[in-house]
Order: sequence, then C-alpha cells, then structure tokens
Amino acid sequence: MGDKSFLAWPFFEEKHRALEVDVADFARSIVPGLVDHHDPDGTCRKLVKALGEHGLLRYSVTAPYGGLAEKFDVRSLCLIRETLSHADGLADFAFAMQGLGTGPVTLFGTEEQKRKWLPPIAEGKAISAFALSEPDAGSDVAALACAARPDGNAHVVIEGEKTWISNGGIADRYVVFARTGEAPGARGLSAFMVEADTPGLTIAERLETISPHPLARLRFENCRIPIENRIGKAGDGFKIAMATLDIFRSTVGAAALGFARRALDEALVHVATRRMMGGVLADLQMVQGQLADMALDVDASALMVYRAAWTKDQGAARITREAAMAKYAATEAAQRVIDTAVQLFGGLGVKSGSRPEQLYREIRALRIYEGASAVQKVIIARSLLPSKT
Ligand code: COS
Repeated sequence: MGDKSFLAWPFFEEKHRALEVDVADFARSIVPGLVDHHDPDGTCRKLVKALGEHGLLRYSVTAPYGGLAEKFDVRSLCLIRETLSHADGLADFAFAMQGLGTGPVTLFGTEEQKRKWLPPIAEGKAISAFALSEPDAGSDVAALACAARPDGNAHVVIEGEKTWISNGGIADRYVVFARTGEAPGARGLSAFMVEADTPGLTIAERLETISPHPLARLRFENCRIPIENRIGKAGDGFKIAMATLDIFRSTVGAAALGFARRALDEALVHVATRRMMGGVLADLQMVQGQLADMALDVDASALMVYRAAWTKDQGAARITREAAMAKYAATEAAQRVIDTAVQLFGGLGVKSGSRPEQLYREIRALRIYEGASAVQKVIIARSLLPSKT
C-alpha cells in the first residue's frame, strides 16, 4: 500500500505493524499468481490453501484450536482484510469467510466442537460459510423461516432455504440459523453446523453478481443432523448471529478501506502522469480538491474501523454501535472514493478490466452484506435512543 502512516497510530502495537508487513508481502508475492476472476471457485480454493499455509488463517480462529490467541484480535483481522482487499477482492473474501463462517463456533461452541471444526479452518484445509439470509429474511433476521424440528432425542431435521450464501457451493460446512420455536421472533432461533455432504442439503442455484464470488442459494429438504451440531443454547441463535456480526462487521469496513486506499493510490499515479492542458491532471485545483476529499474519506474510515477494533480488543463485551458506525461509514466512503477514481481516470475508469472498474464493481456489495447501510443506521439510532424495555 502507498501511505502506511496510519500504522503509527496509537491503535496499533508492534505485532500489528509486523503483521501488516507480512500480509503485504503475501499480497504482493503470492496473491497475483492465484487469482483468476473467470474462475472464482478455483481461485478461492487456492487462496484458502495458500492463506492457511502462510499462517494467516490462524487469526480466523482462537487458541488452542489452531489460532494464535485465546480471543480474536479484531485489529489483526481488520489489517489483514484491508491489506488483502487492496490487492484483490477475492483474496479478502477467501480470508474473511473462514472467520465469519466459524465465528459462532469460536465464540459459542463447546470444547469438542471447537476441537473438531476449527483446526482445519486455520490450516486452510476446510472452507466455511455463514448461512443466515433467506429469500424473505435478509435485514430482518428475526423473520427467518428456515426451521429445525426435533427428530427423536438425538437429531433435528432442517427444512427451508438460505440465499446469498458466500462460499455456497464450495464450502465444506455451513453454520445455519434456523427457527426452533422456543419463543416467537428473535428468541426462537438456533445455530447448527451442517456438513456440506449431508443428505437433504443441495445447492439450489449458483448466484452470479457484478463482481463474481462463490455465492449460492441453498435448499434444505429433510436434512437430518445430530443435535450435538447445535452451537450454543436452543433459542440463542439470534444473539449468536449478532455477536458474530459485531466482530466481523468492522472487518467489512476494513475491506472497504483497502479498496478505497487502492483507488486513491491508483488515482495518485494517474493524476501525476496524465497530460492535461499543458500540464498534468494533478496541477488542476479541481482535481486537488477531489484528491483531498478522497484522502479525508480514507482517513476518517480508518479511524472508525480501528476505533471499533481497538475497543473490542480492549475487552468491551459489545461494540454494536462502533461496529455499525465503522461498517456504515467505511463502505459508503469507499463507494465515493472509488467513484471519484473512476471519474479521474475518464474512459479508462470504465474500461472492462481496468483497476478502477474492478473496484467499482467490488465495492457495491459491501454496502449490502452483513447488514445493509440502512440496518447500520437503525442500530446506531437505537443505541442513542432510550431503551423501550
Ligand atoms: N450482541 C448480542 N445480543 C444482541 C445483539 C448483539 N450485537 N444485538 C441484539 N442482541 C439481542 C438483544 O439484546 C435482544 O435480546 P433480548 O431478547 O434478551 O432483549 C435480542 O438480541 C433481539 O434484539 P433486537 O430487539 O434488537 O432484534 P431486532 O429483530 O429488532 O433486530 C436488526 C433488528 C435490524 C438490528 C437485526 O435484525 C440485524 O442486525 N439485521 C441485519 C442482519 C444482517 O446483517 N444480515 C445480513 C446477513 S449476513 S451476510
């Protein structure tokens, strides 16, 4: 990355600065040889393996189950995502899903569940996924309909659909949130680990998007799993999902930040060399104003992202508001920064395959997934208003 002065901010320790150097080296020397945007499935499989071999997936789980520390270091997760997304969107995606997909196990699993499911994730030998959204329940998690009913004392049967599932089709296992009916709404959901080869789980449809990633709609028909695959207590599924998202939402902001920094870096090179009106683009005050706005958006996003991550790392039980602010601010800001980069590049900015064009397609989904911007605003506003209960 170009400007790394933010690493001197008090949010970081020496270990974070060393980590950034290591990830940047991985991003420069390994990632380009693995990425083929026409083959997102193959690319993600290769990236997960390489991330595991390089030791970076040890940040995606906790010790002693293949991880480095006994709890997530959110600043490290953010730094890794920021640095990988600066290099390539699929590299960031492959890393991010390993942690999110097993986050419920790491945070709420039993000793036995962690021992069984986490080490292969850290080694890059298994791919994980987080199956929450449904065709009729995305932002409103409490409305989800996919159901898990008891089948004898030792099993449950899952029926329903999940959609927009990242790694859908290539994951080895899915954390699935389903209605178990202990109470209406948010209090009647539970989380389950479902192995990809369980009979009754099928890929109903692979989903194509403007920026290709492995993504699918899943169907559960008479999908029978052992009750010991339930993660946490029955009825706690909503809280498990939200607590997991609390951690990973700030990392979505970090990914957006990496895209924005890349757009700014590309723009700085372009304006210094593009001839215009007897000089170069960078001579024009109107362009300088655009660069200033981009730099401001980048730094403001970084402050929000690392404030949230640092707060969690200091031991805060919940960072719901900080994470929502970080995700909302950084993803919206990155959209603006990238749009400006496209504008500065002119025709080249919309040429298929150019970096600004790629970034323009990559950033859009980040304002939607893991809680759309409108949801983050609701969460922030609720944290300001007096509780109704
Ligand atoms: N950590 C722990 N517990 C949490 C929590 C969090 N971050 N957020 C909420 N809870 C708890 C609440 O304390 C409440 O507990 P009690 O029932 O004991 O009071 C319970 O969960 C229900 O919370 P709430 O009333 O806020 O639920 P809502 O249905 O109103 O939540 C929003 C609404 C919009 C905030 C929620 O559905 C959401 O975040 N949606 C976006 C989901 C998302 O990111 N989807 C994308 C899928 S992943 S790609």
